[in-house]
Amino acid sequence: MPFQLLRFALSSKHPEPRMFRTPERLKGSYDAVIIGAGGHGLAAAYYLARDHGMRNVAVLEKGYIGGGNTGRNTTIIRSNYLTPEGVAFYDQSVRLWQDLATDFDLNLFYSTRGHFTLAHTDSAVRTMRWRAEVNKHLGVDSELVGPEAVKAACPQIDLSCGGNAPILGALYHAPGAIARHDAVAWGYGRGADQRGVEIHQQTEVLGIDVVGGRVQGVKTSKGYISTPRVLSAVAGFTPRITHMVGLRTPIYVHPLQAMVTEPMKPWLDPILVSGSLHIYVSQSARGELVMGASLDPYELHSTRSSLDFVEGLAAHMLDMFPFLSHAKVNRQWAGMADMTPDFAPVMGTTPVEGFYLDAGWGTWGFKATPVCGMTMAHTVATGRDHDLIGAFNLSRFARYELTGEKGAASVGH
Ligand code: FAD
Ligand code: PYC
Repeated sequence: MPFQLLRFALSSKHPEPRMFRTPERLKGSYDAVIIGAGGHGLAAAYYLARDHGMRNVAVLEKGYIGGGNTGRNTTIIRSNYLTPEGVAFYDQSVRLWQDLATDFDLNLFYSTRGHFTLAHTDSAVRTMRWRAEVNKHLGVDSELVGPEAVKAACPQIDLSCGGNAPILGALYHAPGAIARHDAVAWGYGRGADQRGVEIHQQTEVLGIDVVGGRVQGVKTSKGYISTPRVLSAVAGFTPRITHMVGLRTPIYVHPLQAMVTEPMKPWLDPILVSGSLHIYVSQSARGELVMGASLDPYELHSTRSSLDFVEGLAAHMLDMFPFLSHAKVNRQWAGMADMTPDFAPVMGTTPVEGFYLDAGWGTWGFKATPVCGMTMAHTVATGRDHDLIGAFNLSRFARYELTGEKGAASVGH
């Protein structure tokens, strides 16, 4: 063992600071309150402090940092969306991801793997070609490839999928990546904390005061706070928060489940997604296969997991990879996905002055963490929607101007 490490271990004074301060109590007022210490809320706090000089900010979290969907997702990062607004937005996020580990001085295990969305039908091939063309037009690296390219990248795959759903082609997106999700929350949290933002865990928002159409303050489990600005970044809890300010949104909540196998030697380099088989899979740095499927088919505000899910997902994985029949499933879990009718998020200003939404992230919001933080910080600081999020404002539903991403959000829902 290196001598320095031994000395460190035996020292009673550990020089290593804790990642975050634990503020003793809430102040009576803040310039802004952010509800939710998931990646999105913490990223917004980070960019508010770093880029807009707003430091008198509190992030309130009813549980613990990253304990929501941020710590429950399958960490797929990509920008191969369908609408020009979506592609531009997610492309900016992928760019921000590149510098994050350096910004945070923290290893996020960001790993570019390439991402295949498999097409098992002629209509799926058509959609992949469409996405490839939109992506290329906007400078995003995607192309339609044949089954042989899939086999070359992943020789273990059975291209006939057990004869059930032969692979006809795929959308290949070279920048597709994975990262360590909890480290992302810690990195943003530590960066915000170092710039003066207070992060209050175990602090639940119970109500929001709105007088004359403007936000005045927030009632919490630890007391009342005056503030003119509230950002809600609470994913599957969004309907409870919007109810507090009298706003209606078309967001509905379904569980989304995931599971991992025992660690195995590295064999799967790319990320694979199949809409027809309802699976997405990648292999983590620890060697686990990280896998998920479609949403549970009913509305439910719960994070319980089910045997049905494991059986269905395992059967479809075996269609593609029969050699995995002896692999053991180590863990499974669920998150609450805040879904929208057009599979695009709900972001920005609202009819309630001082109340801002970062919601509707359903099954696709992890990859957007950096760009959400950046654009929401701009929106909260200036009171105006950032240019990149104009197409995602809540008002689009009243105008029937949807931003249709159903074909690209994740697997078929
Ligand atoms: P969260 O991380 O959920 O944070 C919200 C926080 O708000 C929670 O910690 C909660 O405790 C807190 N909160 C709620 N109510 C209150 C209150 N009243 N007071 C105080 N705090 C409150 N996206 C991708 O891009 N790629 C993927 O591969 C992917 N896979 C997924 C797989 C699964 C199984 C799931 C569930 C989701 C997946 N997603 C994926 C979606 C992604 O995880 C989410 O969109 C994203 O993490 C949302 O982040 P967030 O910070 O907005 O929310
Ligand atoms: O958005 O790419 C995605 C995704 C994959 C699995 C869940 N979401």
